[in-house]
Amino acid sequence: GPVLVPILGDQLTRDLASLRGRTKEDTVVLMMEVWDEATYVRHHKQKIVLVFSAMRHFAAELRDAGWTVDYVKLTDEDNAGGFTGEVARAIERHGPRAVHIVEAGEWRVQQQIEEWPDKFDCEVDILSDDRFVSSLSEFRDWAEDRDTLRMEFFYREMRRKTGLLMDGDKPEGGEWNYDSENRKPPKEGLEAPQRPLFEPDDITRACIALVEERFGDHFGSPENFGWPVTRDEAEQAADAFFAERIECFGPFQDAMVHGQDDLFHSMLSTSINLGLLDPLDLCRRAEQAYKEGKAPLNSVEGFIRQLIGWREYIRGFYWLHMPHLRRANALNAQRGLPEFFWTGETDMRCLADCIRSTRDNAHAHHIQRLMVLGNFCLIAGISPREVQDWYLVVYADAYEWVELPNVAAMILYADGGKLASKPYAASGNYINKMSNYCSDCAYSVSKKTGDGACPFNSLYWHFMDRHRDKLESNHRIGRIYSNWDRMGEDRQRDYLDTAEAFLDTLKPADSGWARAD
Ligand code: FAD
Ligand code: DLZ
Ligand code: SF4
Repeated sequence: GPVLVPILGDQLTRDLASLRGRTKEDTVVLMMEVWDEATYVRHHKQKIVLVFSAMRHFAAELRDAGWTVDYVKLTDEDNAGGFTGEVARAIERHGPRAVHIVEAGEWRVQQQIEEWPDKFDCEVDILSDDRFVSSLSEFRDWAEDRDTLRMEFFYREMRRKTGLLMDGDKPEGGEWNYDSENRKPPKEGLEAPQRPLFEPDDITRACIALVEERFGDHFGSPENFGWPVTRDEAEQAADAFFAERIECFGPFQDAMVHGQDDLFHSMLSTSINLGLLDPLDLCRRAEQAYKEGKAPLNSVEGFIRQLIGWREYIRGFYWLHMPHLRRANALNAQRGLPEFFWTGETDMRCLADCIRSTRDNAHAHHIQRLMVLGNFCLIAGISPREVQDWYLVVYADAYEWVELPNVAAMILYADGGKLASKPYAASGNYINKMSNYCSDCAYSVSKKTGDGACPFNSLYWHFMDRHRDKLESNHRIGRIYSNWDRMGEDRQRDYLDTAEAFLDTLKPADSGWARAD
């Protein structure tokens, strides 16, 4: 028989390791829409539309190129509902001599795949996913040699390995990292060019109808769906970024403007994570823009660092710490996720805007995820399991391998500081500096305690106070305790009472939406 090549929903890459070198005559590609994947969390409607539509387009593209593709739709009568069951059925249909599959991005799915060699009667080859700069074994070797892992040092290795922005063995411009130039607050009236939105075609419209019918009660609306669903569209999105936005990407990377959802971000994560765009190729294009004088070094270095630094580091970290990362809770946070994370109904203008963007676009940009939503969950002490599942549900680019380290380790410090050297806790002052949210907020950012005070201000000290035993010895954060001590007991009591009064007003979301296991 032929070789059966199952391709998962985030493996939509023409040059995938399992396709490379295969002949069309001798291969059956298998793609599966399955209930398990669509429902392991109650994904945002746009996320399901995106994955299904991109899968269907990819299958069509392979067929046009002469491949045999066996495509199982969600609504097919005998759909087994999961990958293992569907591969078993496909083995019966095609009688393959072997199954070749690229390892899964997520631990949950990889566990299933690793059972296949025992379950199935034919040879099963699990290939490594080489769409990353660093292989998992390379990352393990790098990590094993060190007591503490820091992205910055890993990133330098990746710069050397790829040669990106290298001047011989020195970093271009003399510095590895230009982050200090990338913290410009938004100027009055800061506006970015509109990113291209892609009009749904017949395939996408069919997916929207399917999602409305089967997943009608999921979060969000597919109404203004405009994500790229093919490699061509993703390339157009990348072209627009390199032509119009990369120049300002660096300086305004941490800026937030009410109602301006994308600013100068690339908005390419959904396409990269699906496999439609190659991150290394994007880095080379960014480097080229710098060489041609079209973008400054701080923008280009910043963009490249997100991709070969953070993205790769996050992935390595995930595989190093699964499965226990999902249960980590170093700060013992137990509070339920507030209901307003689903409704957006809060007087905190920053949170309301970030949640609105999340609902409308299945996207929020990095600093919104980190310093508004994430910071709030950290200092309000929301349970990591609930925060994790929320992020996995709401973002169209969310896969556990990239979501979980960002949530558990980067924002919640649930790993006790293995990934980040300190918790990213901040008061309202930071948000005020980097955004225009506060001027029209019902709360006053300059008011520290009492009625109408910005909740971030009191929650910040409540957080610091309740975790003093763990944080005081941290050299990056410990010093702030002398400020706290200097306030004196009455002032401290004001802060703690204000925070507690606020926390008492939080209504938790109905349970049942987060994963039980
Ligand atoms: P840009 O700002 O244009 O950045 C360029 C690219 O760099 C992104 O497309 C992405 O591929 C990569 N990148 C940047 N930061 C990170 C990071 N911290 N980790 C990994 N890759 C990064 N990204 C996801 O792809 N999926 C997620 O589920 C996800 N969850 C996140 C959760 C939290 C709490 C935080 C703080 C960040 C999360 N990120 C996640 C990272 C980042 O916020 C998004 O990648 C980014 O907002 C996507 O928009 P963009 O393509 O415009 O990014
Ligand atoms: C996210 C997702 C969804 C919603 N549905 C499917 C699906 O039906 N079939 C599929 O192959 N992939 C889907 N995906 C993406 C998978 O969850 C993704 O491939 C995993 O991260 C693999 O580890
Ligand atoms: Fe957010 Fe506080 Fe500013 Fe309001 S005042 S927008 S709650 S940081």
